[in-house]
Amino acid sequence: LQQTGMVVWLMGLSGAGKSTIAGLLKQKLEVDGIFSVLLDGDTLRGGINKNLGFSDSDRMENVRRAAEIANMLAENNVVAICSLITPLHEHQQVVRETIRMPYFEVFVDCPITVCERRDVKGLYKKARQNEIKHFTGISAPFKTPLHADLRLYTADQEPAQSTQFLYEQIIRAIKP
Ligand code: GGZ
Repeated sequence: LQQTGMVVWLMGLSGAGKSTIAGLLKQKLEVDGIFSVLLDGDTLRGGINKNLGFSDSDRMENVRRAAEIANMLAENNVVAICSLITPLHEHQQVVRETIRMPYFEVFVDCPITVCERRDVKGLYKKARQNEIKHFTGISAPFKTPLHADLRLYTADQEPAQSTQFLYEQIIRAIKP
């Protein structure tokens, strides 16, 4: 059995493209017969993390739980592809400390102006109108990751191109 257990963690602003790239990466790995599981912040918040909001401490618990699950999946030979904002250095650090398996950190970098212009779900508009409080990039901070293995500039390239860069590095990590 090929040893493929690892955690790929995509961090960045809402609307930067994390979930899109995660989904495309999953598809590409599947073609190679590599099984992966997606752990998306927004999805987890509908179930296992239902009781959590967007305070710094709730976000901390949110990312910590996701990291524990991802680690378990990786221990069972799965590529866990996680997409969570992971906004503070403390959050980014707890993820790294929680994962005891091969870990690949990706900063999905997109200027707030571009995320806000895209506003796929209309959340930035609501945040500007103060209908959503503590919104990352508007009324809550996002700290540039200090230890990213890869930085993807999603304002300048298509999701398929970003995914291709990521895929090439993941394959290299799996098959050294
Ligand atoms: C940031 C928020 C907020 C606030 C709701 N701040 O783009 P989306 O909609 O689909 O994904 C975002 C998601 C962020 O959840 P995470 O679990 O990834 O965040 S963290 O890592 O910080 O715990 C966004 C939506 O939830 N959303 N309110 N106030 N994003």
